[in-house]
Amino acid sequence: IIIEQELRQAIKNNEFELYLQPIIDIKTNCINKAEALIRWNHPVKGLINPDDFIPVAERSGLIIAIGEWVISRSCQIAKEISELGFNIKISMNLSPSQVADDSLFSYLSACIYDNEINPCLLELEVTEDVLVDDYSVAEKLLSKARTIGMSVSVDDFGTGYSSLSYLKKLPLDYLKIDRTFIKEIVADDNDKAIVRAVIAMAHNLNLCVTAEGVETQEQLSFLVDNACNSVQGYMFSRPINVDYFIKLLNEQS
Ligand code: G
Ligand code: G
Ligand code: MN
Ligand code: NA
Repeated sequence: IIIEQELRQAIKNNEFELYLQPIIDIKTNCINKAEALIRWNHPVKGLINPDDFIPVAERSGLIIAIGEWVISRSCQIAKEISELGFNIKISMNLSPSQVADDSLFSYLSACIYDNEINPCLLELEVTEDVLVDDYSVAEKLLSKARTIGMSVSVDDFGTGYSSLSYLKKLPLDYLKIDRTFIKEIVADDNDKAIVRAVIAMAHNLNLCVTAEGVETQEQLSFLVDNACNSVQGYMFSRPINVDYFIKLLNEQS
């Protein structure tokens, strides 16, 4: 069990690392984005996944400090990759309390300025629940982010307990269809119907669609045939470290 005290030490000792999972544009078949996913290199316990410490971070409030580290590191990575000549967006996950944090946008702006990066290289991922529970707070942050050129995606789309009304009110760019809908898409006609409908709805709302958890060629074919815009999943790559991600970029160019 991870306790708050260990997490404080981890922040102080800089024990976190950002992994990147490639996102592939279906039209070009090239990587055009990466989702930043945090890992904890624990000195004794080894590599710890976010599911085992993000909930503790959220309960203790440490998510603000960890989230700032993620933002700062993502900006460094965006700079490094763009200086190598690649046009790759870095997409960051935001917890509900980060979205509610009044200082988040100024922190983000400062990191963008310090690293001299184009804000269009950054994307924010928020879940449906955040958009609905804290509508006006989310609206404030997301519209500011989009005004400076960042993009915004709805993560785990389809799994929240929310109505769709936020889709017509909020400034958004992408829906990320949760991997639970993709998992059985080849065999399950209901999943096929849901994914087709989500893609059609998104396109009518001028949103792009990313499918998460794509693991097989059959799943990919269905998504290609149904005009999905981009895909992410173990079929292409697991989340990997930055050096390895850059190696992949060099191989595809
Ligand atoms: O990378 P992995 O599949 O283990 O991630 C598990 C969960 O942790 C996912 O829901 C993901 O959104 C979340 N997560 C990963 N990195 C971050 C992060 O930097 N900040 C927040 N808030 N959540 C993250
Ligand atoms: O909730 P969010 O979408 O941010 O979570 C991303 C998580 O999904 C990461 O922990 C990542 O490791 C995991 N993931 C990414 N691709 C796949 C996949 O193809 N299959 C499965 N089972 N998990 C995946
Ligand atoms: Mn995500
Ligand atoms: Na997801």
